[in-house]
Order: sequence, then C-alpha cells, then structure tokens
Amino acid sequence: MSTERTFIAIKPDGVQRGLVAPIIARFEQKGYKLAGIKLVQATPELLAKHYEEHVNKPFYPKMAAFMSSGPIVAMCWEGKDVVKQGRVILGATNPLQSGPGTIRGDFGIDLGRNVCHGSDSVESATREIGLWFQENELIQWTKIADAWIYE
Ligand code: YYY
Ligand code: MG
Repeated sequence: MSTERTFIAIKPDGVQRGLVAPIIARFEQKGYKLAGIKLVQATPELLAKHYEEHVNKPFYPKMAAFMSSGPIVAMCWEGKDVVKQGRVILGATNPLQSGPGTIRGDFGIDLGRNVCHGSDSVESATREIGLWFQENELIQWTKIADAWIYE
C-alpha cells in the first residue's frame, strides 16, 4: 500500500456553489484516504508561492484575485498513485475539454472557474502540502476499509 500524497483544493467557486461534498465524495468513493482538510482564506503571499510557475504570467493577477475571493477547502489525500489519479479525477484544466465523469467536466465551463486544484507531480504535491498544511494538521490513521480497497 502506498503513502503517496497529493494536495487537492476546492477553489472559491466550488465552495460558493455548494460542491464541497460532491468533490470530497469522488476521492472517498475511489478509495483514497483523507489525511488533512481545512477551510482557508488564501493570502496573496500563499497564492504566489503556490502558483510560483504562473506568478509572472498575464492571467495571474485575475486568477489570484479569484483565488482569494472566498474560502478554499484545502485537502491532503493519500493512496496508491494518488497524484496522477487525482488529476484524472479533476479532468483537464479547461472544463470544456474535460470529459464527463471528471469534476471539471461535470461541474465547470470557464477556465478561470474550474472548481478545483490538484498537484501535477509527486514533487509539486510535497511542496504544496508543505505550503498549505502544518505537519501536525496531517493525520496518520489506519483506514480499516483499505483491506477491501487494496489487494
Ligand atoms: O494545474 P492546472 O490547474 O490544471 O492548470 P495550470 O496550467 O497549472 O493553471 C493553474 C490555474 O490557472 C488553472 O487551473 C486555471 C488558471 N488559468 C487561467 O485562469 N487562465 C489561463 N490562461 C491559464 C490558467
Ligand atoms: Mg498546475
């Protein structure tokens, strides 16, 4: 069994639209284990670190304003291949190019309102979890159902 972790966030549009529970459900129902969760009002400093590869791009100011326009649900999910599978569960960056069955494909239309974030590599996941969570906010626990999820 893997302890790979990823950072998944429900963006302010997802929270405002009442999509917190359905998004969490997709990760729970897949079989992943929740290791951390909290509601965060993101600061410009946190967002600039989180989106360090985008901070100088033309779309960044508008995107950062949106990302700080309301609370974000920050989550850490754990399990086998969770980084890559998390991106599959989210769908493509542009919701109009995301297939049905994905979060962005089912719940979004515009690129700048794509409902959720997921780490794009194991290295990004480690970095992002470290930015959004204190070590003591991540819980190590035994999920009894794992015996029925992993062979
Ligand atoms: O990792 P992912 O969220 O799928 O896409 P990125 O290319 O890293 O872009 C981050 C974020 O920025 C994206 O989810 C929407 C937003 N964005 C935007 O508003 N306008 C763009 N032209 C590109 C990205
Ligand atoms: Mg990205």
